[in-house]
Parts: sequence; C-alpha cells; structure tokens
Amino acid sequence: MKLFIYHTPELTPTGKTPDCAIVVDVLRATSTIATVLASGGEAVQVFSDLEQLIAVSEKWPPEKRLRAGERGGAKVAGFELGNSPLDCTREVVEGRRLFISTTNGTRALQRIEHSPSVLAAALINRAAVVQYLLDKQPETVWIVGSGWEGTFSLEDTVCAGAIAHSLAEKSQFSQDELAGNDEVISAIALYSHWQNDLLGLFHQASHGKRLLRLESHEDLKYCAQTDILDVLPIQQELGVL
Ligand code: 3SL
Repeated sequence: MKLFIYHTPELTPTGKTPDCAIVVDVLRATSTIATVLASGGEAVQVFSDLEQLIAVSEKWPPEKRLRAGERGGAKVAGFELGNSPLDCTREVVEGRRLFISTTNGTRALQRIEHSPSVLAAALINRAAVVQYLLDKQPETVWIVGSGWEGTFSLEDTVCAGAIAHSLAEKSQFSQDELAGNDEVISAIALYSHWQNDLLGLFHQASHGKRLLRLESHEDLKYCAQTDILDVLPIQQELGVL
C-alpha cells in the first residue's frame, strides 16, 4: 500500500485516480457527515452548488430530507441546518437524507469522486477508516485535505497524519514504506507532536480561530476527539455517502 497526502483539492493530481480516495475536512464537513451517518441518517448527498442542492432536494418528501449549508462558516439562510455536527442528533437526522453544501469540504469530495472507492474521514471516525484500509489493502490511497479556499489547513493535515500513523502501527508497513510522498512524513510528524492536544492545535489553526469567532467552541472540542464513532462514510453513488 502506498499513501499520498494532498493538502488541498488544488494540489491533488488530475487525470488519474487512486484505488481509494479519502476526503478530510475535520472542521467541519467530514465530521458532520460521519456524525449524521452514525446518528441514523439515511445518507448524505453532497453539492457544491446551492441551487442544484435545492432543486434535487425538492424531489424528496419534506419529512425525509434536511438541507444543510455553510458559507464562510455561517449557516445558509433558509436551510434547516448549518454545518455543526452537534446539531446532527439522532432526533434530528434519523431516517432522513442530508443534502449538504459547504465552502471547501464538498469541493474536495468532488475532486476525487470518480475514484473506485471514496471515503470521508475525520478524527472522530479515524479508526473505522484505518480498519477499512487494513481489510481492503488498496494499492494506492490518496488523502485529500479540504484546506480553506485553496490554502493548507492544520486540522486536515493532522487528521491525515493520524490516519497514516495508525495505519503504520497496525499494518505490516513502516511509515517509510507507506509514504508515497513527503507530505505523509510531515503529516505524521505533525500528528505525533500534537496527538495529546489536538484541541490546542485547533486553537492555533486559522479556521479554528474563524470558528471560535463564530462561537463554535463546542464544535472544535467535539471534532478534536479521536476514534469516537465507528462509522465509515463511503460513496454509494456519485456524491452520495
Ligand atoms: O469549508 C467547509 O467545507 C466547512 O467545513 C467549513 S465550516 O467549518 O463549516 O465553517
């Protein structure tokens, strides 16, 4: 198995696909997706375009759908939900499909959606993603960070490092054998340094600070937890996990 980490969708190669692609948007799209599925959501359908989201979701019975949207960290007006995983309780999401569009996470997912296997990972479901890789043994794995509008983000890279670190611990591969690019080694180093204070790292991250200004401290705390949800968001059809 060879692992490649790309910090942003823009840095992700085009014109080819890996055996398995993993999108990461710890703050907060992939944490929300994992939470919805763990809370009994029927599925999560991802859109980059809000008008398309509205048009597709209109075809679903109102009691079976939820619209979630975020732009610049804030909830999209008229939607039931923003992008806070803490709003996705069982009472709210069970049996419903979440139609979601966020600034960066959905764009990153679309960048790799044509890969044969597409997963969404966050720190909260890291163990389930690692277990999938151990079971399936794909030859090439890409982990794609969502970043923020084309720039690197600490929280996505530390999550990519957490996945790589755990994979090296649990598989027959050393970190060096797993690393397909230098980003893997640096992401593991970042995770190794901060693994006992991920919330502290989030407080230093630019998007963490942006969310703190929006009074989302509880979201940061929740998303900084590791391995708390045994859920594997995996693409079933294009854009649907
Ligand atoms: O950019 C995204 O996709 C979002 O996850 C950003 S936010 O955390 O909802 O502000």
